[in-house]
Amino acid sequence: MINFKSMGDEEKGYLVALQKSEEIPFEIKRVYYTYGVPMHAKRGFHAHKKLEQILFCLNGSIKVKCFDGEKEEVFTLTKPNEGLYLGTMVWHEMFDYSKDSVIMVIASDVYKEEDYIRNYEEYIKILKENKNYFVHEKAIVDSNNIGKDTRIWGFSHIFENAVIGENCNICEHVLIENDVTLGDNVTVKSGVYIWDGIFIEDNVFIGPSVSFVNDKYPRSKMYPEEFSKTIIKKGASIGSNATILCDITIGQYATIGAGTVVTKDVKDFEIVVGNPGKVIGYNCICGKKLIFEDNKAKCSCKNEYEKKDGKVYKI
Ligand code: T46
Repeated sequence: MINFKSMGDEEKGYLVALQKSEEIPFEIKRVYYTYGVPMHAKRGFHAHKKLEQILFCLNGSIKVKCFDGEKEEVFTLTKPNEGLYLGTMVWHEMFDYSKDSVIMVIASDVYKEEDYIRNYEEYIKILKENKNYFVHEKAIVDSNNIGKDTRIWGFSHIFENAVIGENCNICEHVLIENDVTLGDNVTVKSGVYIWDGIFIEDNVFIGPSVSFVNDKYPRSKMYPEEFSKTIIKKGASIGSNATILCDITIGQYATIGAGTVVTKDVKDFEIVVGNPGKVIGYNCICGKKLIFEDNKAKCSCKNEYEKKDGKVYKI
């Protein structure tokens, strides 16, 4: 909604001037208006491929429902100095016209029927084609919070509020619930279920069939007030079939061996294997095992580390 400056006062009345400006980011090539619209009428029900417009309710009131592929919002226009900017590819529906409504629209181009998308299914299809991430046709992706270049493969289901970063690879048969965040460059191999309360940072690798948990005392039909949280910090790798119990933090660049059952926090750079998981050493950011001498280690990739108070730090 844009508030345009009204010039004048109650004595004299008001004037609003519309010309190319910061508020109107396009050259006005057309002005059109509707009047005498019955109160029960519904108009719009389309999006424009290229056209930009600003809609004014000069008299009376009107509601406009807008959807841009991510967010739906209903705007109520009641003031003649307020303009609703309708950008490209915004699906809009006008309804609740007051008896005396006069709607004026300024547009960036002349009337071209070929610029209209009047079919909602076609609009959704075009939105999906224009997305800068890939969704396999057999995946169900309810979230719009998905970063550029991410790939989501068949038979995976991503819930509406899940947030997924850029350049992730979500392989086949993965479930991601609502209260889940994945950073950038995360790999999730097949057969992984990521439940509410699990937060995964950048560059994490989750191997096939890794099992997460989010309820310490599971009972059928009894839900905790809040699900336990599990954090997998950046660069960590989890081997196939490992089980990660809840309320656990796995430190940066840690490695969890295949089949390990992680029952407690894992510190940065630790290598943990077995059931229950035990620390068997440390690895470098590059993944190679570190050999410490006098609490110092230098990897062949040139990264150097120091061990202090049972923790490993990169120098
Ligand atoms: C929009 C919303 C806010 C023309 O011949 N020239 C024109 O410049 C316009 C705007 C329309 N027309 C024809 C096309 C249809 O045969 O007028 C008829 C009614 O148009 P439409 O059904 O598209 O009207 P609305 O109120 O649903 O939509 C109008 C604009 O068309 C549209 O661009 O964004 O207002």
